[in-house]
Amino acid sequence: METQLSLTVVSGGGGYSSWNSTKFSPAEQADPNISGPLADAEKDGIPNAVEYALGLEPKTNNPTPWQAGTQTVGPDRFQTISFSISASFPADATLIVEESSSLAPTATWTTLATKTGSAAWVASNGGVITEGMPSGGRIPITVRSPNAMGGANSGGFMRLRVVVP
Ligand SMILES: [Ca+2]
Repeated sequence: METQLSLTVVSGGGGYSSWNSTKFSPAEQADPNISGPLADAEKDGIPNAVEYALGLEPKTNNPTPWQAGTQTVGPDRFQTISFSISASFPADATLIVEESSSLAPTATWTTLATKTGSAAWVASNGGVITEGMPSGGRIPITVRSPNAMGGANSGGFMRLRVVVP
């Protein structure tokens, strides 16, 4: 089982721009390789736009903010992805948890969970969302695949997709 990350940046401006201006110096803001949404200022593997969406500090080295796991329900085991979000989730960010049986470029990704701005999480296609108790201003989230592992399904891939304006 693997967990991967992909990022879609739809357009410039919005909350990311104002966040950016509070996190980076004027000189850093002028350099898209440091402060751009796809840049990784401190090289911790988390692009700035993901730091923004997950409520992380873009100049502080963070451990990988998502973990792959499994949950057992009855006789079946299901893969999960876990991460946490800020209790003050950005109003203009969208987080989407997706699953695929393949990493091929033509693979189809199925949406299991979506959070858009201040709206509640929405499950889809059988995804199961568990929100933990908020702690330290952060809310732990686990999303479980609806597809039991085993047999022909030896586990697929889950990813966290981030969309910021
Ligand atoms: Ca980073």
